Amino acid sequence: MKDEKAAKALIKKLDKLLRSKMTPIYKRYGVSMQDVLTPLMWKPLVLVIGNYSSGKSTFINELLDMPVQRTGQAPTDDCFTILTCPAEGENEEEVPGGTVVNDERLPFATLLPFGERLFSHLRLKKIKSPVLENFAIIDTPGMLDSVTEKDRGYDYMGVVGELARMADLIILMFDPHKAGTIKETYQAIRSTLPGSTGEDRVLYVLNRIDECDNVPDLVRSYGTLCWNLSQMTGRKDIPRLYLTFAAKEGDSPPQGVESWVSERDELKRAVDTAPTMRINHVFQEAERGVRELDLQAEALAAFKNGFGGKAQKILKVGLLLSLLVFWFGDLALKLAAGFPQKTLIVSLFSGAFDDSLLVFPSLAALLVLVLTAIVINSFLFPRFKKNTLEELDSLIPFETAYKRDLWRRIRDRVSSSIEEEGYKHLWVSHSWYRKRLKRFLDKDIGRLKSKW
Ligand SMILES: Nc1nc2c(ncn2[C@@H]2O[C@H](COP(=O)(O)OP(=O)(O)O)[C@@H](O)[C@H]2O)c(=O)[nH]1
Ligand SMILES: [Mg+2]
Repeated sequence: MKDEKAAKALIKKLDKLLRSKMTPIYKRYGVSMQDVLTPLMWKPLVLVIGNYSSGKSTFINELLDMPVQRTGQAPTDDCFTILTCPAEGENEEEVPGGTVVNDERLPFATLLPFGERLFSHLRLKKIKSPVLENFAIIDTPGMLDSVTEKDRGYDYMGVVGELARMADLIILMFDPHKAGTIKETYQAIRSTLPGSTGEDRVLYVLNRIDECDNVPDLVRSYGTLCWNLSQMTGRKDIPRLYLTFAAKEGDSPPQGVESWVSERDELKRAVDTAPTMRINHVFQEAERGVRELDLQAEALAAFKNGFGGKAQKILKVGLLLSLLVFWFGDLALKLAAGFPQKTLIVSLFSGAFDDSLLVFPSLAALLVLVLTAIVINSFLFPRFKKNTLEELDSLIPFETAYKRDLWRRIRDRVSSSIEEEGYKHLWVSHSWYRKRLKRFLDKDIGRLKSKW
C-alpha cells in the first residue's frame, strides 16, 4: 500500500516536472501535451489479449471473483471492455464507447481516430470490486484467424497497439489448441514497446492446460508455443510462460497438471504488481513522448539546414551578382545603350567622383538582391518543401529500430508541420530546443526516477 502511495506521489511530481519544463517547447512545435500527460492521469491498466476462447474473460472473472464478463467456447464477445470501479458516490453502470473516448477524465481520447465503428465495440463497466480500485482491466475481443480490417469494421491491430501502449501490464494468453497463432497481435504490441525494455510488461500465459490429454501432450503444446514465441519476439531466450488453467470449484485438478496448480496464484500475484509496474512504464512513456518531440525537432532542423545550404548557394550568387552590378552595371549599360554619361568606376579613377553617381549602382544592386530573395522565396523554398515532403523518410537517419518506430508515430505530425509552418521553422533555433530536451531526458527525468 505504501508503495502505491509513493508511486502516486512520484507520478504527480513527474506531471509537474513535465508541465513546468516542457510546456514552452511543446508550444513552440505546436504539439499538444495531452499525449504525454494522459498516461499519468488515470489508474494502472491491465490489458488482456489473446486468441478467442483462450480463457481471457474467465480469468478476469476469477480475478474479480464475480461473473462480470460473458464466457463461452465460441467467439462470444466482440467488445473491448474496460472494467473499473465507480468513483465515490457513483453507482455501477455501463458507459458506451462514444462517451468513453470523449470523457476528458479518462485517458482514452487517443482512440478517437479509430472512429464510430470502434465505439460500438467499446464500453466501460463500473463494477464495485476491491480489485478494480487498484487497477482497471481491459478485456478484448479474441484474436481470430485470417480476419481483415474489413471484417471487423475497424482497425483491430491499431486499437490493440494503442491500448498496449497505455497498459502497464499486458497479459498475452494462449491455449493449447492454438498455441501461438497471434503473431500479428504481438507485432502490434511490439511496435509500441520501447527498445529492449518494455517486454517485462508482458506476461505470457499458456492457459487451459487441463485440456491436454496427458503430460506429453502438454509438453508438445508448450514446445510449439515456445517455438512460436521465439519467432514472434525474434529472441532466443524464452520469457517466463505461466502454465495455468481455471480450476473448477471443488474439483481436484485433472491428472498430470497438479504440479502447475500454484502457477495460477503466481500469475494473479504478478497481475497485482501492476500499480508498481506503472512507475517504470509511466517514465518510459514520458521519455518516449519527449523523444518524439526531439525527433520532430531533429527533422525540422534537418529541413532548416537542408534549405539553408541550398539558399546559401543562391544567396552567394546573388551577392556576387549585386556586387558586379554595383561596380560595373552602369558601365555595361553605357557600353550597350550609350548612357549614363558618367560611370562610377571611371569617375573614381579619373577623380571626378560625386555622390550622385552612387544612386544608380545602389538601386541596381538592391534590385538584384530583391530578385535573389524572390527566387529563394517563391521558387526555391516551395520546391524544396515539396521535395522534402515527398521524401520525408529520408530527411533524417534512423540508427535504431526504436527511432524508426518513434518516427512512424510522428511522421504525419512532422509532415503537416512542414506543410503548414515550414517557413516559420526556418527561423527557429532547433538546436537550442534540442539541448533543453536532451537535458530533460538525461538529467531532470533521471533525477526524479532515482527517487523511486
Ligand atoms: N477446461 C478449461 N476451460 C476453460 C478454461 N478457461 C476458460 N475455459 C472455458 O473456455 C471457454 C472460453 O473462455 P472465455 O473466458 O470466454 O474465453 P475468451 O474468449 O478468451 O474470453 C469457456 O467456455 C470457458 O468456460 C480453462 O482453464 N480450462
Ligand atoms: Mg471473452
